[in-house]
Amino acid sequence: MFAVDLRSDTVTVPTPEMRAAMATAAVGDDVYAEDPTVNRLQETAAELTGFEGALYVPSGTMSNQIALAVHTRRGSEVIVPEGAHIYEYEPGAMAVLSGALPRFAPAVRGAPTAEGVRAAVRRSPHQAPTGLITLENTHNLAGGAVVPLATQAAIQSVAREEGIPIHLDGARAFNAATALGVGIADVTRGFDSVSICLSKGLGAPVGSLLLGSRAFLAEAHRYRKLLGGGMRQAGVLAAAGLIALTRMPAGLAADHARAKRLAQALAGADGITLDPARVETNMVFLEVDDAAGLVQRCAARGVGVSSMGPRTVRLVTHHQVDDAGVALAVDAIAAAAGSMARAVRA
Ligand code: TLP
Repeated sequence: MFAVDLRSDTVTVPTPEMRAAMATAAVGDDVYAEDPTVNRLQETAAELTGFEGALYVPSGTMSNQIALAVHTRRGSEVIVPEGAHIYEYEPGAMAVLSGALPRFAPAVRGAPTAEGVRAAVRRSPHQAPTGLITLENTHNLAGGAVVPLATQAAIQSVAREEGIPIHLDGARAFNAATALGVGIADVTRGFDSVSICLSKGLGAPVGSLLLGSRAFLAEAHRYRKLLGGGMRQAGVLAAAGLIALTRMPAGLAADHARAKRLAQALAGADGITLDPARVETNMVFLEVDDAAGLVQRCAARGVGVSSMGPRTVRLVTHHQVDDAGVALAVDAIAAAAGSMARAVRA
């Protein structure tokens, strides 16, 4: 559809190695926990992250929402950083599925402060009790920003002191680990549950992993079935997931470097406002007068970009975007933005 598709890292298709593994995967009925490939994927994820176990689920949204359902009671508040995917892009699921309400913690570049989170906790019997604290790392709407590990630790301390569970939407936790130069377990440590997506920068066609304790996962398993997420011979998909989890993280640094180059090349282009210093991982956010107009004009030039607001456009690099793709995208985006800016001035 596009010569270069920067709309999201979700657009990645399985690699030839994934296709081969999928074709020969050993399978069983995963609702009975009898799919050997799903079991291996879950065990591998648990080992890598230091959790007692993991549950393979169809999507990041289901993973987050199962965690929310397990941790909260109806009428609870969930503290979310401003702009969190768990509220902004999971169409009211916390209200529909769990009867939960969001309370937003002010966040700079996706990172709330420990004081901000503590101030958001409700303890009075006259108010909705806080049932869960969530963080997102990397933070999508903050431009793929990395939440510092010290911030995570400080907010985890608040959660422990207040006796409230804490969940990480780690859809792109491997991007955070890569940017920080640490292992994945350093990013996922200290949370009661973590959701990791295999279908974003890691390139698997489908699937997320929900990490937690055995007791948490027993309940999570029940909610996965309740939501229709029991996938039977899912080993066909999990086989690609295993490659995503073990081989694909090594390529993320190259995605980050390409995002940086994309940003540096577009900074200062006519009609575009952008600070390359803000590019920390595989996302570039730029400001233009008319985001929808730029999306359309880029599409006409064969480049997929997405609008994240009336003036905000997002570009996401991934393993299917090479250096030639970056060059092509820079030319197309600069030309499209330039022609729009000239039209406004004329
Ligand atoms: N994000 C998608 C869109 O929904 C915006 C994207 O293109 O980036 N957590 C985070 C932080 C995410 O960015 C996403 C997907 C999810 C959860 C949900 O994952 P899926 O799409 O598998 O339900």
